[in-house]
Amino acid sequence: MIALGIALPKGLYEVQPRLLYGYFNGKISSSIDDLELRLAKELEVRYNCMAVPVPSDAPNEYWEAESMTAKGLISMRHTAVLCGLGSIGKSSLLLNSEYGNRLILGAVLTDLELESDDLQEDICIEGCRRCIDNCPAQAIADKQVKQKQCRMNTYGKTARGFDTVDCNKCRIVCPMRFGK
Ligand code: B12
Ligand code: SF4
Ligand code: SF4
Repeated sequence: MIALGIALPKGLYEVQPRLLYGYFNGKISSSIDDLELRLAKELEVRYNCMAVPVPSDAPNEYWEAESMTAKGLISMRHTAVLCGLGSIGKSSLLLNSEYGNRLILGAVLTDLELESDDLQEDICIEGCRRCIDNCPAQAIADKQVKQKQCRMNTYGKTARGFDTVDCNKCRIVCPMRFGK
């Protein structure tokens, strides 16, 4: 696996998430998909290997309707950890020492033999619970998220049908949000 990420600008943590943050979160996710596609094609041409770009977010197949639980085709956070991009905080988000929790993540699968980067140190602060205590849906526990609670609190639409993201508290309250 090759893991990659693009960080959101810090400014998007200072505004209401509903429209601007939500919109650009999605936009960067599409940029990651474009980058993965270019990378996969470039790798195949240059190194005569196989490369599979994996969607940064949607689409994915797994869905438990009752608990509103989805799973990605692969977990980008766990991939990023194993590729040396960071550690998983109590928020369940990837924390990178330089970009904090602002990375939108992607990955490319390949049969190319590559040397792995070293794992990063865990930068989630011992004793800190800010993400857990500030989650308005009380959805975070044991480094996992109760998806139904988060989804019902967070995702909606404007009267005209535009997608909205009404909460990003677990990101913005984190002392490590902008890195170490
Ligand atoms: C489904 C989903 C959600 C769900 C569940 C979130 C979650 N933490 O899993 C909901 C709707 C709640 C959600 C919310 C948000 N999401 Co979301 N989401 C996803 C998605 C599409 C799949 C994640 C998944 O499969 N989760 C289920 C399983 C895999 O994870 P798990 O519940 O933690 O538990 C299992 C693992 O821990 C596993 N496990 C334990 N050890 C290991 C080791 C390995 C190697 C593996 C594979 C597994 C594993 O065992 C557990 C039990 O099954 C990913 C994109 C992707 N493909 O990864 C984005 C993703 C996780 N989301 C992202 C973001 C940004 C958000 C929000 C901040 C959006 C917002 N509101 O602003 C919130 C944050 C909520 C939070 N604190 O996590 C980013 C996170 C970026 C980062 N820096 O960490 C991702 C990676 C999208 C992206 N491409 O950047 N999201
Ligand atoms: S996005 Fe909001 S509701 Fe969802 S886990 Fe984070 S703080 Fe909780
Ligand atoms: S808010 Fe505190 S506990 Fe949560 S991820 Fe950030 S440092 Fe870790």
